[in-house]
Parts: sequence; C-alpha cells; structure tokens
Amino acid sequence: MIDHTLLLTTPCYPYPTLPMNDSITDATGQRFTKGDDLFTVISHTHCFANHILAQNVSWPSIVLEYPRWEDFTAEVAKGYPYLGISAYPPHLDTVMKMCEHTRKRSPETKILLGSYAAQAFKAVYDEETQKKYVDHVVVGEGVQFMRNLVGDSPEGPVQQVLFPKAGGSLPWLTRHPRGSIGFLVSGLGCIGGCDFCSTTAMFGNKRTQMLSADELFRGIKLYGDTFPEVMMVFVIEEDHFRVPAHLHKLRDGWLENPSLLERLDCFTFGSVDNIGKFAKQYGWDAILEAGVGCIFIGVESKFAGQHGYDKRSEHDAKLVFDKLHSMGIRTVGAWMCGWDWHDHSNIHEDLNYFVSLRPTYQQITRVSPFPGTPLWERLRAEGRVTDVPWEDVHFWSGAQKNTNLETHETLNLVQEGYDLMYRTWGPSVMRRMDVQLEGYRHCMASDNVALRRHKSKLYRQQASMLWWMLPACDRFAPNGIVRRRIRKIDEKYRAYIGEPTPVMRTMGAMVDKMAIAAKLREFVSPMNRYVKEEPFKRYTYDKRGNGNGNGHGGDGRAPGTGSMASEAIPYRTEWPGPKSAEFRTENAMIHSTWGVIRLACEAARRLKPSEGDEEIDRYLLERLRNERFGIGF
Ligand code: B12
Ligand code: SF4
Repeated sequence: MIDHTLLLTTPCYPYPTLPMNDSITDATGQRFTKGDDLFTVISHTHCFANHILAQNVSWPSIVLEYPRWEDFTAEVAKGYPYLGISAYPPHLDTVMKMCEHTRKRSPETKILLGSYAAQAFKAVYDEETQKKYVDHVVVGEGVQFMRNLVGDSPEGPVQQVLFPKAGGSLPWLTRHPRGSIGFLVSGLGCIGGCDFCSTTAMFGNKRTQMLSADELFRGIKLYGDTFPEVMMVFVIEEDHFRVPAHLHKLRDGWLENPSLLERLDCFTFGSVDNIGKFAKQYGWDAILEAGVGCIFIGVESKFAGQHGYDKRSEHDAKLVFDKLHSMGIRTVGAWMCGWDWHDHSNIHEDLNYFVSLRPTYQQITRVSPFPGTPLWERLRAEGRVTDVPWEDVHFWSGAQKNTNLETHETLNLVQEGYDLMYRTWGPSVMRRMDVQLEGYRHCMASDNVALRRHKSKLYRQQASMLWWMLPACDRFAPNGIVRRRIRKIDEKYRAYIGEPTPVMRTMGAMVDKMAIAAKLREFVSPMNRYVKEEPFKRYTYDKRGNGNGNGHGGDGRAPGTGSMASEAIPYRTEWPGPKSAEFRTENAMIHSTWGVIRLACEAARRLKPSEGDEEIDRYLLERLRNERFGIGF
C-alpha cells in the first residue's frame, strides 16, 4: 500500500459523444465556434479541479488525465489510501465501474467523488447506493475538504501556480496546437440563484473566493512571464461583474506592468445587467484596463428578464454587446432553447434576437435540467424529466418535456442556430478580427497611455495574425452576405493598420491553399466523422519542487537546470501511451510543411523590405518559427 499519496483522476476513456457527434471535451468544436465549416476551431483542455486539489494539500499526488481502463487499473493496483474522481454527469456509468473495480482490487482505498457528477449522484441515488460506490460524495468546494481529510490546516490561501495549458486551432493548420491558454480560478459559485444553474446550486448560492485580485494578477503574470505562447488566461469567476471591486482592482497590476497588456488578456464571465452596472460605476474603459479580452455572457433568452432572471432586466443586451465590441472586447453569447415560454409563435423571434447581438462566439444549447438544481426538482415534481442515460446528461440532453415544442425540435433549433450565426456573420475567427480592429481604433484614440501605447499593440498583432485566414474565409464564405462582410473587414484592416505586409500576403496565400486541400478532404471525409480524443497523461506532484514540464509535456531536465518553465511548474508530466508511427509521421510532415512556409515568408520579406512592418513581421515570423498556431478567444 502506498502511504500518504493521493490518486486523483478523471473518468476513464472511452468518453461519450454529444448528440451532434462532437467531442465532449472540445469546447470550441462543440459550441463556441460550432457551425463554422472549415473554420471551426478544435481544442483541448485539462481537468483543472484535480490540479487545484493536488497543489493545495501537503501530500504528494498523482493526477491521471483521460486514462484508458488499463492505465487506471494499473494505478489502482498500487493501493493508494485515497482515490479522488473529478467527473461530470455523462461519465457516471463509467465512474461507478471504476468504483466497483477499486472496491474489489484495493478495498482499503477510500473513494471520493467530486464536481458535477457528485452533485448529480447525490441528487439521484439513495444513501445506501451512494455508500456502495463512494465513501465521500463531495458537493461544493474541494480544497477545504481535502485539507481536512489529510490533516492539513484548512486555513491559508489557495495556491494556483501553473496548470497545463489549453488551446485549439484549425485542425488543417495543425492537429497538435501548443496550448495558448492559461487557467486560473478566481471564485466559485454565484449569488444569482438562477433555478437552472448548476454552479450556484453546487456552491450554496454564494461565491467562494479562491484568489484575491492581487493573487489573480500575480497568477496571470506568471503565465505571461513563463510562456511566451500564452495569449489569454481563462479566469473562472461566475459573474465577475457582480464583484466589481475585485475586477476593478486587477487594473492596478496591469497598469504597473503595461508591457503585459501587449501580449495577453483574460477571459471572464459576466451578465448583461452587471456589466452595465460596472460600466456605470467605473466607466467602460475600466473593463479594458482590468485586462478583460473576452466575456462569456448568458443571454439565455430575449424574454428572460420578464421571467424573473434578474441579470437581464435592467440593461439592453444589444447596447452592452455593441459597446463591448466597439472597444475590442470579444463576447461568447449563450442562448437556450426550450424555455417554458417558448412556442411556435416566438421561438424564431427569440433566436433571431440572439443572432442580432452578433456575439463573437456562441453557445447555443437546450434548457437542460441538471440533477441537483431547483429546475430539475421542479420539473421532476411535475413529471417532466424523462429518463435519459447518464451519457446524455449535458447541455443538449433532451431530458426536459417541453411545454410547446417537440423534443427533436429543440435539437434541430440548436443546429439551426449555429448555422444561422455562420450564414449571418461568418466564422468566429473573422468576427474576432473585426472586433479586435475596433479595439485597435478605440485604443489609438484613447487618452489613456496604457491603452494607446500598449493595449493597441496586442490588437494590431492579433489582427495581423488573423488576416492570414482572410483569403480562405473569403473563398469559402457560405454566401455573398458573409463574403462582403469579410471584404469589409479587409478594408478596415487596411484603413486602420495599413497594407498587409509581404509576410502576411505569403502566409495568407499558403493558408488559402491549405484550406482548398482541407475542403477537398472534407468533401469525401467530413471532419465530423472523427471525434477528437484526448491522450492519457500522468502528472506527478512530488512536493519536492521537481517540476519538469513545459506546461504540456515534460522536457525531462533535472530540477534547477531547466528553463524558467521547468522552475515554475510544480508537477512532472508523463505521456505514457506510445506515440504511434502514424502520429510521428504526421508530425514530421507538419513540421516540414511549416518549415517550407516559413522560408517562403522570410524570402518574401527580404524581397520587398519597403513593404514590410518591422513589428508585425517580427511577431508573425516568431509565431511561425515556433509553430504557435494556438487560437485563443
Ligand atoms: C472549464 C469547464 C469545462 C472544460 C473542462 C472541464 C474538465 N474538467 O474536464 C470543458 C470545456 C472540456 C468542459 C466540458 C464540459 N462541461 Co464544463 N465547465 C467548465 C467550467 C467553465 C469550469 C470548470 C472548472 O474547471 N472549474 C474550476 C474548478 C476548480 O472548479 P470545480 O470543477 O467545481 O472543482 C471544485 C469542486 O467542485 C471540487 N471538486 C471538483 N472535483 C473534485 C474531485 C474531488 C475528489 C473532490 C474532493 C473535490 C472536487 O473541488 C474543486 C475546488 O473547489 C464550468 C462552469 C464553472 N464555472 O464551474 C463548466 C461546467 C462544469 N461544465 C458543464 C458541462 C455540462 C460540461 C459538458 C458536459 C459540456 C456539455 N457539452 O454539455 C462537458 C463535459 C466535459 C467532460 N470532461 O466530460 C456544466 C456542468 C453542469 C452539470 N450539472 O453537469 C458546468 C457547471 C457549466 C454550467 N454552467 O452548467 N467544461
Ligand atoms: S447569474 Fe449566471 S452564474 Fe449566477 S446563478 Fe445565474 S446563471 Fe448562474
């Protein structure tokens, strides 16, 4: 039996697929850029909850991410005192098998289940059944729970050093993009109390702070200082604008480190009314000064305000979205289909209202009663929750019996919503470029030196990077409306920033050719046939400061001799699965293609030096050299 070491894991593979045959772990492919044809971004991410737990207990920990059955059983056989599983409801059948196996193979091991699978498990099963599988069903904040369990003091700050990076790209540019997104948890839970919302229920309708504003900024800076490829830090804070002082305080850090504004920004969550209130109190520019680059905004429905959702009753969503876009702030708009007030007379009005907001990215889902929420309790009492298998308990579950719509209709409407967004506004990569050009214009006209001198650079560089995709987006635009919009974005680029440099033009032409090849492949073998799978990784937190990674995979250097990343990362990464010959060949081909493209771009720069732009070309060539094709938000 292993002493004093935690085993933390995600559920084992295989993972269920979503109703539209999408990967359950690919947030951009399944929703944020869904429907964008060739320009759908495919992404990967990690199970951050397990990493937070591992970073905040004194015991060493082994974290398994996406293990296959044999990886999991081999680890369980070592006999750990505790096995912690962090999972979501779609995995509950697998999780129960994992528990049964552990009970048999390592009966001394105490089993813990956390996250949203725990919330659902507790809501659905009686105590006896729960005990059969799990010793501690942990609903709510886990760090305090784990510290108590292993005998650490529950007091003290929650450490978040560096987590593995997430990221995504267009799969025909690169299948294995380097992570470009860092992750930090600033607060869990929300006081909003919306009846459908799992997170407010999970944390007892209150917010638990995980990082003060100063700690959060230090975490953001550490990502920026350690990884030049990180373009964005994804901050978990349910509605950051409900804690305005916390958000506003971030500004101090950015203003003291203005050069960081040139390199990265943050993703956070907000609601229409609270964004409006924040702007009224501090001014709109304060959002930019707080380093915010993209906001997830739950619109839910045009009619949500009339039905008691207080985050949607005071401010006009259109004005808020437009204002944010005009300053360079991207949005992920979220809309749900299947509210009780939805019927055939208003569903298209509602969907089109959402489309009219022109969110940069979108999340279009069905109203889904998650076990453990007040919505689920109410619908169950009304006999309106159908028995769907665990693998179908997610944002598109179809478990709800609608008042006026057929079940299949809501799924079709979701698909229609994604198509409509693409046919109306074009792909998210172009919407983003458009917003960032507005950001550039806004910052250049600002009296604020930090915005004018520093933030403007970020917009300029990122718009020039996205220009690479413009010729391909123009070629494969779904219709003339979108094609004209794309041409207008090109005109805007030229008016605000200048003529594309030879490096940009060469790269744009190459990407266009790659898009043609991808379109031909798509014709005979659509990408949707291949559901993305995550590789198994094993992380060791030995608590002796022996990190060896680059945030993604180990660089194998001894501690104290490595790069800055080696010094800062508190875990060692192993990628135990053998890399197949196919993987190696594909990677070698990708590297040589990019090598050739880089040479062509460098030659173009030398041939027409007067048409170049020192800063833009340096930025783009550096990305090319290091194959940094991660596309953030
Ligand atoms: C990042 C994220 C993702 C990422 C990565 C998630 C992952 N871990 O694999 C991606 C994009 C892949 C994703 C996908 C999905 N997600 Co998601 N996701 C989130 C998000 C935004 C943050 C989650 C997070 O990392 N939080 C930070 C960590 C630290 O918090 P935490 O997980 O709650 O962990 C704390 C406690 O719960 C507890 N804890 C957690 N695990 C464990 C384990 C043990 C042993 C213990 C003791 C404690 C413990 O301790 C932690 C510290 O306090 C949340 C919304 C939110 N604000 O929480 C939605 C959310 C969790 N996702 C949700 C859903 C539905 C999904 C999907 C099913 C998507 C879908 N299409 O329907 C998939 C499933 C993914 C999968 N792996 O199977 C729902 C879950 C609702 C529910 N009741 O089931 C949420 C709440 C969104 C929402 N508002 O409804 N998601
Ligand atoms: S405001 Fe958003 S995060 Fe807060 S309870 Fe409502 S839906 Fe959940």
